[in-house]
Amino acid sequence: MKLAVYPGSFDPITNGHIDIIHRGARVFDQLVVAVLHNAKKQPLFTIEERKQLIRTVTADLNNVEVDSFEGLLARYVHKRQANVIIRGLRAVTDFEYELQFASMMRQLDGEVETLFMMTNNQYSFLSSSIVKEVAQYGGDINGLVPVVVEDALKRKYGTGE
Ligand code: COD
Repeated sequence: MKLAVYPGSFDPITNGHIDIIHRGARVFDQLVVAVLHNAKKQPLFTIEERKQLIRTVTADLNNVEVDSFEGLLARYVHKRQANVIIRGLRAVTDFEYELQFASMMRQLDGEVETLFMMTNNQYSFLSSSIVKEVAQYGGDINGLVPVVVEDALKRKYGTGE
């Protein structure tokens, strides 16, 4: 069985992430969306909130699992006996970090391939950070995140009507 891991912070999940999940789920038998639980960072959404939002918006995909991990991604991927890590590429600016990322993954586990999927053009500017910044000031994020995420952001920032 071809198992792939799509790791990230997903704080929160955006339509750009969801596009990659749909495409990854078409290519692999099983796709694990793995949310980093970093005790040293203060995300906007807790690990459980992030996982629940992802579960809700991927409920229609029966070969997608949502999980979390702590520490090194390479260890988690090894534990899950996955063959592939999926990363999304938005722009040339992503490339340098992603090249480092993939090289380090290869250094840590030579068995695992990092696979890059180009963003859908309509999401090339989209990131969780920019969505949070706009949502914080009550800006319109319709079409950038699913409605359930939009509502969760409004509750966090107290910007709902
Ligand atoms: N279109 C397409 N892809 C997108 C979009 C978009 N609009 N937005 C984001 N993506 C992609 C990103 O490029 C990334 O591939 C993925 O979606 C997740 O994005 P984020 O921003 O939620 O998560 P990241 O990139 O911050 O996640 C980083 C990790 C958590 C994977 C990484 O820090 C990690 O593995 N940390 C654990 C410690 C470790 O092992 N470090 C060494 C790694 S070699």
